[in-house]
Amino acid sequence: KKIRLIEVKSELGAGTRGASLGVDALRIACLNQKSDYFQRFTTVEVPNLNDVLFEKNLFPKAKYIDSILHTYKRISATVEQTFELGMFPLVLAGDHSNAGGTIAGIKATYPDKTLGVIWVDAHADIHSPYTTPSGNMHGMPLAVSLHEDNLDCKVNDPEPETIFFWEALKRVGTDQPKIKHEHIVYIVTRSYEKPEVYLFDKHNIKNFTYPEVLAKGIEQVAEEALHRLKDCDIIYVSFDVDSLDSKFSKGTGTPVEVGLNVTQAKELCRALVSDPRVVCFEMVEINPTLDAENTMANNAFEILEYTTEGILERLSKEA
Ligand code: DIR
Ligand code: MN
Ligand code: MN
Ligand code: MN
Repeated sequence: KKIRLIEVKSELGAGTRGASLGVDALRIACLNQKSDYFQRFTTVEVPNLNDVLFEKNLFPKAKYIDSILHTYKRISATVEQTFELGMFPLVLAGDHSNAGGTIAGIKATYPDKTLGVIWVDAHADIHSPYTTPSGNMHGMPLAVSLHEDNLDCKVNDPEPETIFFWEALKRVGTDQPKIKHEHIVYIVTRSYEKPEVYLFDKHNIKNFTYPEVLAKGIEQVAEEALHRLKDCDIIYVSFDVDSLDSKFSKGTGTPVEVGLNVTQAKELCRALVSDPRVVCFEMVEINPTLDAENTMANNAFEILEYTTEGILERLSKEA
C-alpha cells in the first residue's frame, strides 16, 4: 500500500491571505533539507478557486461558502478516489476549512464505519454560521461534519443564501452527519469562544491541554487519545501547524502562545499514525507570507517527514 499526496492550495476559509502558498513552502523546505520526499510519492492537486478572493464576499457569516462548497466536492471526490486506488491519502492543504472535504471523502468511502477525529490545533474549529465571530470558514469544519448549528448559542442571523450553502456543505460525500461529538479528541486546543466551550461541556469533548501533555508526556497522551476512540473503526488525524507554540509557528494565520515544540509534535503525530485505524493524515495552515526564512515550513516539513515514515513503517507491516 502506497501513500498518495493530495495538495489542496485553497485558502478561502482563512481570514489572512497566503495559506495557499503553504504547500509550495513545504516543497522549498524539502529542497533546502536535501530530502527526496516529494519525489517519493504520487501527487495529485485538487484545483482551487482562490481567484474569487478578488471578488466581493457575499456571505459575511460564512465567507466564500459557495466556492468552498465546490472545493469540498473536489476534495471529497479525490480522497474517495485515492482510497479506491488502494492508497493512503496524505493531505497537504491551505486553510483548515478544507478538512471538512477530507472528512466527507473518508465517509463517502466508508459510510458504515465509525469515524474518529483527532484534532491537533490551537483552535476548536467547531463554529457554525450562527456562532462564528469572524465569518471565516476555517473555524467551522468540525461543525459541518457534525451537522452542528449550535443554535443554543446563536449570535448571528445568517442570510437564507448562506444557510442554503451551509446545508449543502453538510451533505457533501454523504447526507448523514459524518462524525459524533464523542468521537472528537482535541490536542493542545487553547483558543476558543463561548459557543465552542458550550459544546465541549454539553458533549464532554476531551481536550488534552498543553499542561496535561507536559505532565503525562507525549506517549501517554497519544495512547489515551487513541483509547478514547476505542469505539471507532477508522481515525482521521488533522494537524493544524498553529498547534505549535507561536515561537515555532510564526508563518501561520493565527499563531497562539503555549503550544507544542517541534520535537513534541513529531513524536505525537508519529505515535498517532502508528495506530492501524488511522486512514488519513492532513497538515494545514502554513502561510509563508507571514514568515521570515521559511521557518514555519521548515518545522512543518520535519514533522511531515517523520510522520510519513511512521505511516510507511505501518503500511509495510500491513501489506
Ligand atoms: C476563531 C479563530 N475561532 C474563528 N479560528 C481559527 O474565527 O472562528 N483560527 N481556526 O485559525
Ligand atoms: Mn484549525
Ligand atoms: Mn465510491
Ligand atoms: Mn488553528
